[in-house]
Amino acid sequence: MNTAEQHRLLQDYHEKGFAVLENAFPRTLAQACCELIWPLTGCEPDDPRTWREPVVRIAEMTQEPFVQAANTERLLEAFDLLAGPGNWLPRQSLGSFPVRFPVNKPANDTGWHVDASFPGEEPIDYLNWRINHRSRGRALLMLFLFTDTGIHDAPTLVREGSHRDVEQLLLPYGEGGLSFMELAGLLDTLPERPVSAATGAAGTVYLCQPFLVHRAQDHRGSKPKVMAQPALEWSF
Ligand SMILES: O=C(O)CCC(=O)C(=O)O
Repeated sequence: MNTAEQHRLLQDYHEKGFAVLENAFPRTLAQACCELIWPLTGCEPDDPRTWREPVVRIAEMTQEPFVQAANTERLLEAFDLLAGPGNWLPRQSLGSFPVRFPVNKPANDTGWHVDASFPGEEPIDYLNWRINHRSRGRALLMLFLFTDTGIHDAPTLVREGSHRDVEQLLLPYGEGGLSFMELAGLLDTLPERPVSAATGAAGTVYLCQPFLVHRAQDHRGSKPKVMAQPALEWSF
């Protein structure tokens, strides 16, 4: 990564709350990952007759292509740049994969939110997980694109600059912070911000500040979209 790219990543990350890393992992690796994901969805990527639901979620995948995709030299360099050398834990999987299909049915998971980062009193239920002003547990939110994602292909929507509003909102709540649901309920009170769509070629990774407000949307394109949205965890 040259100095100009480093500068752009840092500037976008701090100002907009996300930096786009193109060619973060090879397209061939993205295809190898999709080959492992398709059988688990129960759908054929090229046969619309098999697409029934707007979203199918696949849980953690730990096979070699996923580990390789998460640990390319380019990504590790970007993690050092944005989280600080030695401050983050390497990923051995890529979290869950929402696979979105263009079907005539709206998805029920398209609300604005901030991903939670540490367990609350009922750790089993993700809606009770919490977020605090120093982003305990999470250095980055990452959006990994495994298929080419154009504007109609359900790109994740992000509110540019919203990470700064969320940090201010969380400050008075101290170490305990807010639960995922409590924070989601307050997002309407935040200032309006420009909305961007996380489009890009397979192999692109959006490196996001953990407080970035984002949401999924319905697929209006023609080919299913595969992505992952893992956290980069702090090492401390
Ligand atoms: O599917 C997407 O575009 C994003 C999903 C998401 O933000 C989530 O599940 O937390």
